[in-house]
Amino acid sequence: MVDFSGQRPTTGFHAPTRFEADIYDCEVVGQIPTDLNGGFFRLHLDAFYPSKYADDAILAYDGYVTSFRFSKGVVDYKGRYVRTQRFMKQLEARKQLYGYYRNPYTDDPSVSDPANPHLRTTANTTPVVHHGKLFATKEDGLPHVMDHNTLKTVGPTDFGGTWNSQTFTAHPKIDPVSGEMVAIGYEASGLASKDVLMGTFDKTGKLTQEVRFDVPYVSMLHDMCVTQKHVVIPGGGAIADIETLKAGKSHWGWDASLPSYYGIIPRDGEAKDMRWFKGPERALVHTVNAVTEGDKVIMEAPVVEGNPWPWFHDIHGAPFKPLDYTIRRFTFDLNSKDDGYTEEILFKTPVTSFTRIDDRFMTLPYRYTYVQYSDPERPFDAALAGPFGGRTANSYGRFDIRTGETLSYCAGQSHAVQEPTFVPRPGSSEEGDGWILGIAHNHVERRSELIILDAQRMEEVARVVLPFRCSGQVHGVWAGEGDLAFDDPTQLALAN
Ligand code: V55
Ligand code: FE
Repeated sequence: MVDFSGQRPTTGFHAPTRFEADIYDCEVVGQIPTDLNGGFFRLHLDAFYPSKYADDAILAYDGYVTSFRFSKGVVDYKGRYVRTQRFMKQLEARKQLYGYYRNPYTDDPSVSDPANPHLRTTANTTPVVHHGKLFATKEDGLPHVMDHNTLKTVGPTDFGGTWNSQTFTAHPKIDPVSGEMVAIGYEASGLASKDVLMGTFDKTGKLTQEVRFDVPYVSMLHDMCVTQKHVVIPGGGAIADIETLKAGKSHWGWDASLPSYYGIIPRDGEAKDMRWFKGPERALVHTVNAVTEGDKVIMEAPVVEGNPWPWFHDIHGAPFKPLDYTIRRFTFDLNSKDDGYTEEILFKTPVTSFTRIDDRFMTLPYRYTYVQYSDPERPFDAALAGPFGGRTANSYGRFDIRTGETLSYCAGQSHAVQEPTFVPRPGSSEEGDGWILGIAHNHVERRSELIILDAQRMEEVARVVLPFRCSGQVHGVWAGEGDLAFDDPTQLALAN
């Protein structure tokens, strides 16, 4: 028997869906551009069984991968659970066996294995495409290789035995110039361990460089930035230690008295080259982009000045209050003698933590940040709030970090949008020439719609209408036909 009562979210729009689906030839309003060919992949949080603890983080929910396969003006949809070891063990037992987010000490004794916490990953955070493969990633375990045509789970990978960390970030960065992928794994040697593995994969997926270092204190290292020369690793605020885990508590607490920190290391550096800059209480969660200019590393990110996590308690007892993110710039001077840096607010408009760029400009000077937010002129109906505890959004914005100008698109007063993903127009090389794809949840009709915008005008060109609601998305990725070997979608559907 399955009973989700008392769980968050339960009956809301972002409640788990618990079904898998194929839709051949989706319903479309408007015209799908005929040169938009490839796959839009997304990872969702979709618990097949309710959490053991009603106050647990939804970040522990099962991973669910969806694809919108675009081909010559038509689109097919697929959705599948990621068949992690954890998911299969639950199906076999017909119940939830796993306890708190990232705490194996709270698991059923039949599966509890605190020495191998990565085996309980749900692979629910970011679909990543590199060297012709699709991966489902989560920062507490290894990436799962997914068949990008069928969405069948191939299984976890340590890259042929070369990746010597239990974990792998959900936000590796791909250098568009070299095709390299730079990644980290934190809590690399076990629960609440201070060590981080950083490594570079060449465009064929071969690990060509690795370095290991310790963080100032164990913290959530959710995202990272890569420039042409450096890697930036922001952390701080969230804390973890083994005693708290053994006591059966949630993995993370929040300590407002600790500094935020920013590790900067040359891409080919050794542990001794790592520099830790430190500042006041902050959470970045996600970054936008960074560049190296001479002796300076300049990074932009959506930032909050406190605990962004409703599930991770302030260790000094402060009650949780939702905070707004603003896009800020951090400038780190590699010649400085101290560990300080400068921080500027670039846009006062509150945004969510989900911002993306034209990934062809990752690591390089760039201009546009695409944000998920509520346009101040079209305020969001709070009744439609999403699963992340804070504000959610009805609009996509294009923020020009060079001029400060903003362009906005509102999906509708009863729509809640998920992270935007930029798709380059084939044949173009100009930054921002392409489309924005993003799911909007239509709360009135209780269904989800994929919105396609012209990214230069931020105007809608088409909507793919699904006949059901999707569970809450975390991140998405676009793969063009040159990035993955796609089967012909018509033949694929006829064969299945
Ligand atoms: C995040 C998401 C996660 C996680 C840690 O958005 C951080 C940030 C969906 O899982 O495990
Ligand atoms: Fe993320």
